[in-house]
Amino acid sequence: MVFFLKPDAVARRYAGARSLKMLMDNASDIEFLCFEEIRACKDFLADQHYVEHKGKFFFDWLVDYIASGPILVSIIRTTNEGVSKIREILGPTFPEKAEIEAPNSIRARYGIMAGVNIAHASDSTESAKREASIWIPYLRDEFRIDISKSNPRVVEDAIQGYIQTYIDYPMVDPIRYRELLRLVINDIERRHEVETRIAKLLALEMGKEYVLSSYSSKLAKIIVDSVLLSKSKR
Ligand code: FUP
Repeated sequence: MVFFLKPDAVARRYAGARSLKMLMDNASDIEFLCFEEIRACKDFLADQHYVEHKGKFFFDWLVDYIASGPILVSIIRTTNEGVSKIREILGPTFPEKAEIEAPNSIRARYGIMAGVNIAHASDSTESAKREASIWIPYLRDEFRIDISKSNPRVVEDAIQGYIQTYIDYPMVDPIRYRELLRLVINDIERRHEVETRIAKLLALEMGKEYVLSSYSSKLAKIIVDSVLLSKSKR
């Protein structure tokens, strides 16, 4: 199956490290075949990975979001039960719903709101097979990542190293993001103010390489766009 930390979770180092730790501590029968930071290109996302969502109201937003910054991709070898367990650990799609329905899930604990939800994981055995069959050649051809040569122990060590490096990074409680985002849901005039305040919270959590590149402002806009898009469909 395919699991990746989305750009929000890579940028918010603590959230990404905690999410990986929850996965490593709670999933069973899993073997990581790679753990690589890449920038996925829009064509691959639109025409292959997210093709089932083409035409949906959030499709363009989703492709732009996932292509907006680095993601951390893993191909995981597991059983049918392993796929279900990983989805359970990840939680429902929207973090604000996950907060109510599965408060101990990754998305409830670390996700922001609407579609900005930390990670992707294949949602069934069929999608796990389909996604592995497109990601493996994509990683090999575009990034020279050959999982046929991978050693799961080495990959797992790399993940544990990542967790150790970032687990103590500063953290902002996602509830603070959700509170701010509710202001813009109730009053669109506050969009600029909310975006600015969200960018400041993000900057607290990000590594300095991101802050210098002003990714916090870009991600703040992506987050507000997602919340407003879902509001327009309620
Ligand atoms: P999931 O499998 O939980 O990641 O959810 P889906 O495959 O249904 O959707 C893929 C991504 O699209 C989600 F992670 C978030 C985004 N999305 C929206 O932004 N709005 C929606 O109404 C549905 C999905």
